[in-house]
Amino acid sequence: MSGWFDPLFRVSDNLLELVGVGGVFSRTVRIGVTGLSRAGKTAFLTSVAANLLARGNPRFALAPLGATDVPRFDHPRHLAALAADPPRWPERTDAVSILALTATIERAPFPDRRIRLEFLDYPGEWLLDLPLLSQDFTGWSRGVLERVAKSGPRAEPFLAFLRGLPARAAGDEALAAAGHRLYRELLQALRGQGLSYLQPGRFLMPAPGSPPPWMGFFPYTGEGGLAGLLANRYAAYVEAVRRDLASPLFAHVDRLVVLADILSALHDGPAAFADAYAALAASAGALRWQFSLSEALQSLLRLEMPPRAIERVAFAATKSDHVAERQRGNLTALMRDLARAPAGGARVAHFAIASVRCTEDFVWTLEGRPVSAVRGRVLGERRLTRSYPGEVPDHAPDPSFWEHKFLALPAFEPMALPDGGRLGVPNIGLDALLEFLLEDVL
Ligand SMILES: Nc1nc2c(ncn2[C@@H]2O[C@H](COP(=O)(O)OP(=O)(O)OP(=O)(O)O)[C@@H](O)[C@H]2O)c(=O)[nH]1
Ligand SMILES: [Mg+2]
Repeated sequence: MSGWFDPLFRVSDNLLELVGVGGVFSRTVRIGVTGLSRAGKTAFLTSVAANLLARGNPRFALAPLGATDVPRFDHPRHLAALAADPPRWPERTDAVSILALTATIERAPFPDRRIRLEFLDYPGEWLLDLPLLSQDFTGWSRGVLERVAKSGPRAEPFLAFLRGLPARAAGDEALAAAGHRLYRELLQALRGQGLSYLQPGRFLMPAPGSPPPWMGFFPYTGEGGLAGLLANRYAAYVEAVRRDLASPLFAHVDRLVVLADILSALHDGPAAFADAYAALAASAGALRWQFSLSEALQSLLRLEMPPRAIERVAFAATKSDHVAERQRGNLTALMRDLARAPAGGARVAHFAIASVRCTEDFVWTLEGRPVSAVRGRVLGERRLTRSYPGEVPDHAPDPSFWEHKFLALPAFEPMALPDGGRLGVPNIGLDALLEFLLEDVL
């Protein structure tokens, strides 16, 4: 839909560029980087920053953040971990953060042009909250409880609690708190089993600060006082999601990178894989929501410009250095099959990347036959470890695929970084991804 507004923005951008001297009016491009926890967001941003900062022209520099309450992405610290001896992986991160860079493009005899790039490390768990915006409490609860019922014995304590509730339970704070605690524990356990389509996302990845009282709900399809109390809290939760999304920071994301650890999902088995697929589909569907006509009309009614639509989306399968080059084509194809392009005019492309390459390809003779494998150093070990996890399917796997287990991925150590990472970080496929993302601005 956004089509008819685009020319407006283009014109204003071009005007700014014409007027822009010495960076005073330089353009800002904001890139959301999202993916579920452990998908590889921090490694991606650290490597992107190190590789861009290592370039000559355009010349990149870390930029000051300005007036925002979003914390800064701690690039120096994450890079120092990778560059340590022995190299370490950056620590887990658990909140939004922002990495700002300026690109100076030399255009002699014209003045240099400056562009500000803001990369936002955005937890994918929060993206999974977007479908809530179009669901009421009962509809949402029904969907969640259906998924939970299929998730095996881990769900029993929570389900037993639900069964034990009287038909029209009263709106009692202690009941709500007990149910909330059990439900949250269930989400954590399911995440531990490799599942990812888990809602609400902020239960697993809370916003900074102490949790507001309306966080205390759980899915429930009963009636009565408790149902009313939980529905009210659900409504407040959805309102907070809507508010976050409308905040200037998130409403103005121009480009999006969605990272997914598809190879681990292949190892975790059919249930985890189907679940990862559902999560990707839900986030892609949520992106569609951003383009919805009603959203645009609503903002026009409030006399605001509609949110600027996302122009480009890159879906990337991460950690592709766990398989050899010949299999990475399949991994890209698999990603394309899983993350179908959202409607709405954004340009979409699919990639298989390794932000921090840990392995080299080699031909391994297994039972007399040569296979394309990789080798690298496993964390804390001296010798090189060889690895061939299995064939990567080029489309969503059929039942026969699961008969041969896709092996676990070894925890490889990043390669030693010369010169503290100032020369960049070895990677696979980052250039192609960045080129797709930024070719029109740089
Ligand atoms: N072999 C390999 N492993 C990677 C790569 N990128 C990430 N990993 C592994 O995946 C782990 C998680 O990566 P992170 O970048 O911390 O993931 P994240 O999405 O930021 O995770 P949270 O901060 O927990 O949300 C790392 O600690 C590495 O073990 C890669 O390019 N190659
Ligand atoms: Mg992180």
